[in-house]
Amino acid sequence: MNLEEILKTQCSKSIRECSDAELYCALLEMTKGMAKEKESVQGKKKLYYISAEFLIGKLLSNNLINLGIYDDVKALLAKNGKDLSKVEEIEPEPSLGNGGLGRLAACFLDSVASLGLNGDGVGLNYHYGLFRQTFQNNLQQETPNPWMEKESWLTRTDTVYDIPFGGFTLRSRMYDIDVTGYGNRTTKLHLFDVESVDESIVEGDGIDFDKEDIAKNLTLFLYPDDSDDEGRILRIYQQYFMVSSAARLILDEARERGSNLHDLYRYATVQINDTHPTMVIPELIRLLMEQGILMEEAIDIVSKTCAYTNHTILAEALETWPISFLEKAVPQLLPILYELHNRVVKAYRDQSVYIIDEEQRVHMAHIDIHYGYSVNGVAYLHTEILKHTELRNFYNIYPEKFNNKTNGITFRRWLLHCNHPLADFIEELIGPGFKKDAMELEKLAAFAEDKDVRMRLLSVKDVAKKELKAYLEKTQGIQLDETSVFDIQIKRLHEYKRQQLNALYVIHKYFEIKEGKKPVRPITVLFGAKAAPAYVIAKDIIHLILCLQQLIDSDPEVSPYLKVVMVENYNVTLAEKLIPAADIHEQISLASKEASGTSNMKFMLNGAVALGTMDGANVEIADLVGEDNIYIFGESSDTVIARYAKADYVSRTYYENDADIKRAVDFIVGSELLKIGRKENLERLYQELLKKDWFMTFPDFRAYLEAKERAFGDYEDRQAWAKKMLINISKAGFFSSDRTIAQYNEEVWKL
Ligand code: 26Q
Repeated sequence: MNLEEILKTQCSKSIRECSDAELYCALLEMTKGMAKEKESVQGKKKLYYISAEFLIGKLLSNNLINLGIYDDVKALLAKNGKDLSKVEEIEPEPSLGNGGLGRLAACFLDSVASLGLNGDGVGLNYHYGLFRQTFQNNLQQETPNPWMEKESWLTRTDTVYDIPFGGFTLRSRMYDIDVTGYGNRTTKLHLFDVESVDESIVEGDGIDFDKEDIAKNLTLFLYPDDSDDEGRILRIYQQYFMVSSAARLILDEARERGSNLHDLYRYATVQINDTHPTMVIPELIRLLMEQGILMEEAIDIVSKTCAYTNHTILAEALETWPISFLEKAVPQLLPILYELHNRVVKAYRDQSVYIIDEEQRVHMAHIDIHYGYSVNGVAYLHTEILKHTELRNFYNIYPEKFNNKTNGITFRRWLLHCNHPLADFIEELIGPGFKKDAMELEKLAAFAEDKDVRMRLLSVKDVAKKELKAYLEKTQGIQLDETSVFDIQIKRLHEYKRQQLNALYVIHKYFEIKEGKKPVRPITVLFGAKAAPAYVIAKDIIHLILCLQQLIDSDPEVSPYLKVVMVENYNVTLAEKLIPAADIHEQISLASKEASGTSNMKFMLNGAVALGTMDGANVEIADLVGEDNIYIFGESSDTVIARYAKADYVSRTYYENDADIKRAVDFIVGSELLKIGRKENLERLYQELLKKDWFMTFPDFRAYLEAKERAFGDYEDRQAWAKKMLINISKAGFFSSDRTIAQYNEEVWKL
């Protein structure tokens, strides 16, 4: 280990004399150097995973683990009176993603590297990433999140491209982050940046900037506010910049590996992560035509090269762009888009599969499905719904293209890195094999009846709860009671995920405690979520939760039994602390709406028990662990889909017929909360629930209460609960992203 030498040259100091920040920089340099020396996998055919988000999280400790030197570094620092976890805290978290889709991309890169596959990620180098969230007056505020420092994981490369837009050209430059896999291999994350970006155009300490100054703003933020046309067109500029840079890289590298471009699909495969990178299809066609290939053949080549992953069944989240926007930003793509559309029109009468609709909007997913070779959903139920409901008309045309790839998570980050005590305990029980082959976790089942193992598992959980308590106290000034049951819901804030259902439960419990019905053990309900800046109701839900937090904290009658916490600026780093500490995790989306979920897998791996609906990957989790080891409630996806089809849901009927629902909903605009919160926000949320409740919280309310009470009751039999924890861990192996990536490779990419 040359850490000591690096420190001598860099700071002319010994480890003992260095500050944590100096140690961080030295470790960064050392790890970057080691990653570069690792074998980067080569091969004829290469995967390009293009994604608007890569939610990679902090990299130092993960890289140390994957390079196999974590323990040595930790010991070396300890010998010199230093604490590696303090050094880890210096690293800023890149916020190059928002939620599940971006974190999935990061897990996938880890697995591609670990499995030794030839593949890289391609995305954008957002300077301020997703906004940083703060709370003021119980409202979410957004500020920039600068994460790039002088010393960072980024390496500037000499690869530059000139990217043409309507009326101007921008230069893109590629920056690389080495992604170390477990064992010996690395891949790269290529992040393109615009050379002319200018951070100074961001106004004040908020996230506003001149949305029309594309040369300066293009890579400032992930998902800039799209509540106006300028914001929406900016997203098209971002997307095209990303995919045009990617397409050039793909063609250059394919040629270097020996492709004559006619055989591109033998040298490259492109995975399109949701529709944000869809323009890579027409762009590749355009670039091939520039090389003298005829349109007909170019379309054929690209159709054999590109594959599409769908991550949502929410109609409103499926991207469509007015053709006029594309005409303004990327006029060079229009002839190709029209050609792609006309071919569909010639072949099919069904207008629902057209690329351009009657209102002159381009349906991005339709391009992917017609002109890609694979379409996949991200969990069994999700793929079934795509095939038989949402994308039924496409499935009828191309049944062979549709396939399922149930999501997964990297166990390196979500167990080995984030929960050392649990990882060590598992290793003591079943040996180290599970680190390479996650299915070996099944061996834990042999200990399900072992009372001593159960007790020790409970104490591992207690350690994590105490660590979370200390961390939140230090970083956010929040006080937790570690003897309470930790019930955690962390995910993007969205109505379909139904944080509002959980909030209604809190209100219900508040009333019960006031009435003297006290829980046998205190309950801590933890939330973490960012709301999109323009998503008004989502921000109102955050406001409600924060107001409840304040109300209950200041009520001596209720606070000994119930605590609500919404952590500020929920991100990967916080997830790494929250997940090991969870007793119960909330996966309560309206059935049929959550494509997969991936936090459900992380929690399960860390010995928490799910309270959830039969939605997304919860279905597969329930199947694996059995009904004794999960709390399932609520209406089925079939019932929900039928109710939407009939369009006969009236939330007010439930409100009027269930006194508990009425009491909880009325409380949102009751005098207690109005004293704390803003009338406008609370009133709007109240009206939304009463008049719409589009994601049907009321029909599931009673079943949710019952399931939650049952879980809290069962929790008191600590031995029996520990068995549930153990079974959950033992069945988590299926959700390793190594399994998911191996399936993509065998069935889709064929590298
Ligand atoms: C769409 C249109 C315009 C602007 C933005 C968007 C947009 C942005 C982000 C649409 C979707 C996203 C993010 C989606 C996402 O994170 N989906 C999650 O993907 C996970 C990985 O597959 C799943 O586990 C989750 O169920 C799914 O919600």
